[in-house]
Parts: sequence; structure tokens; C-alpha cells
Amino acid sequence: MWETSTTLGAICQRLHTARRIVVTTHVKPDGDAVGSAAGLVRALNQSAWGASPGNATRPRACAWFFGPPPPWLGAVCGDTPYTLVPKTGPVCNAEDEPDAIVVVDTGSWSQLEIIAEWLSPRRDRIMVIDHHAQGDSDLSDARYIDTASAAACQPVAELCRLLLRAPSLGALPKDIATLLYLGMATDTGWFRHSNVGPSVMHAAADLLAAGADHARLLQETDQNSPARLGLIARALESLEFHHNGQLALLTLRREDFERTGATSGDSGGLTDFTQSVPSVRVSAILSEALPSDFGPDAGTRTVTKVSLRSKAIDPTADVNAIARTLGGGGHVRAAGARCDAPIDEVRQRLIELVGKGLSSQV
Ligand SMILES: [Mn+2]
Repeated sequence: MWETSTTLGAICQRLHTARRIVVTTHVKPDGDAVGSAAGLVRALNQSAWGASPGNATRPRACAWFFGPPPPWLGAVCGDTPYTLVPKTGPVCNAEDEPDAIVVVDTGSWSQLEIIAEWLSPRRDRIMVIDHHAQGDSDLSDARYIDTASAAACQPVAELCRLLLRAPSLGALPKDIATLLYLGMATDTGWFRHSNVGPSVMHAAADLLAAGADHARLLQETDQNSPARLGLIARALESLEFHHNGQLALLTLRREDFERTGATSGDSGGLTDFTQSVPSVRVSAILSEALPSDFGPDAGTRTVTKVSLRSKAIDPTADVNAIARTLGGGGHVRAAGARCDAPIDEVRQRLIELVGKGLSSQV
């Protein structure tokens, strides 16, 4: 069962005694993934147990990221120790062998493909902190899953507070507060999405009190490249409506990426445009995976990525159920899948599934 099996206090205890810690997160890290991983790494390295005895020059904790990194990764992480894992898998020599591994903002093997082979034999050292409704319980026996949190950064902030023995989130060091704030801000669409509630606003307010720099983060991370604007133009040209305007569908083919020079990292957030149409209840974007999305078997696979959002109106269409039928998952209002099938095939299937999902609500 994908449910909590431990407490943040117990995770804190295990991390206290660990000498070398890897903190990692899902492929193609977003603001919450980077914020929770890098924030936790900083807290681990600043905690009273942070210095590795006899080896003060090497940090105790390091973040591992993989898949196309966001353009702002370096600016946001600053001097946080982090590594970009190559597509061929991690390079970890014996002296860097971690005795604790923390996976944040995901609990799915499918989101950890590049490091899955490395993780499997180290299962007993893995701890998971996540806020997604779906995950693989065989990833770790030590899971802290809070689906009520808008961002993984919420439980991670609490863990940082415990590690640093801070009386409140408002007492966290500024550099840690800034990273944690980034996750809360981005996973709520800068406090616009339906997952905004009192707990995330209270936590974010505390982090602002601790010195998190809202204006700088917004400027650094909420950017568009000319290539992305070109991709948005082509995506909007592909826009079609189905089921009496209740489904808005965007389609991005390889050619759209090639002609604009955009990468798969440029396709995020496009459903925000279609969600603004009053009749729309579900927004979907289909995109053909690019060779750069894969490891060594690039070119031999035909993969279509599906991203789904449903509006917070009553009744809400459960896009998690739709994504699961396609082999993926996520939340009720935000979910996705990767299908080993051509885009036009997936498109037909998706239109039918959303139709069923919408009619079962009425
Ligand atoms: Mn998240």
C-alpha cells in the first residue's frame, strides 16, 4: 500500500547518524523537486551533525538531479552540493557510497528510471518523502506521504526544522527557507492553483519571515526563452476542443520542437492557457517524446507523453484515474502518463477516456 509507514521524527533520527547522504528526486526536476532536494541537503550539511568526522572538506549530503535540468538550476542552488546524473546512470565510487538515501517529491520507479538500477540494491537505506497520491511502496519501507500537502517542500520544511532544531519554520536559515519557498510557490502555480490552502500559505508566510526572497525567485524561475514562446505559439495552433468544449487538447509533435529549437523542458505549464476557457473541465497536452528524453535506447522507442489537468469545479473529473488507465498516475486534478504508442493512437484513446470520465461525473 502506498501510504505513510514512518514519521518525520524517525527519518530525522536516521539522518542524524548518517555519514554520507544522497538526496534525489524525480526526472526532469521542477521547482518543488529542486527546492525540496536542495533545501534538505543544505539543512543536512548545516545541522550539528553535518561535518563528516575526519573528512571536513567533503559535504555530508549531496543532491542528485537527472533528466533535462531547469535553466535556473544553478542560480537557485547556489553553492548547494549537487550532481547531474548522466543518462547512463550514476557514477558513485566506494568512498562516496551513501549510508542514507532520501527520495523527495516522487515515490515512483518510473520517475527514477535512470537511477533505478542503482537504487534497487540499496532499498534498505532509502527514505521517501512525497505528496503524490500514487507511488510504489516497494521503493522503500520508510515512507512519509502527505497527500494533503500542496508541495513536497511542506513535509521537507518540517524535516529541516527538526534537523536544525528550529522552533518554527520562520527561524530557518534564509538560504534554506528560499529553496523550500520555491517548491511551495511553483507547485501551487505561484499560489494560484486549487491546491492553495491555509497550511501551504502559513508555511510560505513563515518562510518569507525567514527571509525567502519571493521577487528574486519569481524573476529567476518564471522565465520564457524565445524557443519556448515559439513552442507555445505552435501548441496553441494545435488547440482542439472535444466533448462540447469540456476537453481542450494540445498536441506537440517532434517537428514542433525541431522547428522552434525547444526542448521537452519547454512544454511545461501549457495547460494554464486552456484551463482559462470557461467551458473546459479537462486540459490535456500530448507530446511526442524526443530522442533526448531517453538513455542509450534513443530512437528505437515511440513514446507519447500525456499531461492532464482538471478544473476545480464540482464535480471534478478525476484525471488521475484517466492517467492510470494509460499506465501513469498523479493527483485527481493533475496527472500524466508515458505511453509506448504513436501520438495519434494515444490521442484517440485519450479523447474516449476523457469522454467517459466526464460523463461518469454527471
Ligand atoms: Mn511536488
